[in-house]
Amino acid sequence: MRTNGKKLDSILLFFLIIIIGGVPLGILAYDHLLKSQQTPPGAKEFILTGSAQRGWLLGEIRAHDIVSLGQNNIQVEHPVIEVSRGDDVVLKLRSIDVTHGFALKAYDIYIPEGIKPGKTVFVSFKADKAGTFLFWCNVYCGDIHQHMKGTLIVKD
Ligand SMILES: [Cu+2]
Repeated sequence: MRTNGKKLDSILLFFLIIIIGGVPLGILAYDHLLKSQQTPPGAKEFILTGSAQRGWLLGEIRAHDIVSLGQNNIQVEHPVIEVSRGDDVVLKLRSIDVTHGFALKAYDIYIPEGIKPGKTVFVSFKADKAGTFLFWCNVYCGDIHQHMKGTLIVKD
């Protein structure tokens, strides 16, 4: 009886180790799968976070970061993204407040469904046209909407 109990214990332990070890491995594998679907290897990746107070912000910005900047000196940002001709470009579009839109007309990119807070919209394209191009928000989002613009520079 005693040996049977020990056997059962080691079987349980065995499965416990598989479960404990397997879950993080599974998450890592899934993460990797998602990443490989979204960002081709060697692609230039940029995060653009939309804010109804500050416009497009480069990088992953949280609502908290905006508030702490103070209300008196609100400045609309105009980020510049620079890539080389032929680069694969991935844009991760996010919002910290209201639904924003995105348009990069030069590359025929429009996000008609909008960028909702808490969601990330992936845009990928090949920068095959050199030049300086504007991108902007195409979903009305408040007072600064018309100024919510940024620049994409594709160097030849
Ligand atoms: Cu907007």
